[in-house]
Amino acid sequence: MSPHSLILFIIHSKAVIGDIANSVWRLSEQITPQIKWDFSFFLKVRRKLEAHLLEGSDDPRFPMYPQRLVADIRKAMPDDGIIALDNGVYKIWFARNYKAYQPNTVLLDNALATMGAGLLSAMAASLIYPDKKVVAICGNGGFMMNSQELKTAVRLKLNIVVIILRDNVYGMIKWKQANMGFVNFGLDYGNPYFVKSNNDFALGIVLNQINTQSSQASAISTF
Ligand SMILES: Cc1ncc(C[n+]2csc(CCOP(=O)(O)OP(=O)(O)O)c2C)c(N)n1
Ligand SMILES: [Mg+2]
Repeated sequence: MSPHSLILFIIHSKAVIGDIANSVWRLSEQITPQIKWDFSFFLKVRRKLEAHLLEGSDDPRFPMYPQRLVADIRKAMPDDGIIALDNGVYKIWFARNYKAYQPNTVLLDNALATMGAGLLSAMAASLIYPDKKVVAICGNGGFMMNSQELKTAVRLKLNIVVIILRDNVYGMIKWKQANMGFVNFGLDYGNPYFVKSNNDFALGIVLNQINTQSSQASAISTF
């Protein structure tokens, strides 16, 4: 059978509960490698996937391509750095393209996908791991749902970076509604002027508005 015609049936009759790394190792101990096994197909898939993930990762355009943003942030983050995602269309790009090198370094709530969670999960992560680099990544809509907590972050002297992706729209919903053929209604809106030095929220916060690709790259590289 060629690998292309391989059909895998998984029959769910036994559950293995426990540490996945240990379970996989113990299962693999039970397997005797066979000379006829051919992994070249899997390597081909892996190479294609890696190439796919690199697409757009050095795109110079501004406003930035999501793939570029993900790649720049991955480069800037240490292996144990934590990203905390809010919920919006950019989250899909991070979920696809951002490689986690250590457990619990990508925080996202995919179940209820609650907007407003990004800043708060970053704050919680920073409280628990004050020495780790923690970055919240929020859309303008999600950020506004809990922006008041910046004041708490300042009070607690949390060392976090908050990125706000401001497109003046509930982007994820606009995209979904367009796909379903609905009219665009109630999705575009203005935002407060986030970066203003006499903004009361800003006390204790270093503000940086990014208007070009090069300022994005340099701001992210100096997190
Ligand atoms: C509390 C809450 N309300 C509504 C939604 C539905 N929802 C998911 S993404 C989204 C828009 C997010 O907009 P924004 O934060 O600006 O991110 P963008 O998609 O524009 O990048 C909405 C309304 C939700 N997930 N959570
Ligand atoms: Mg938005």
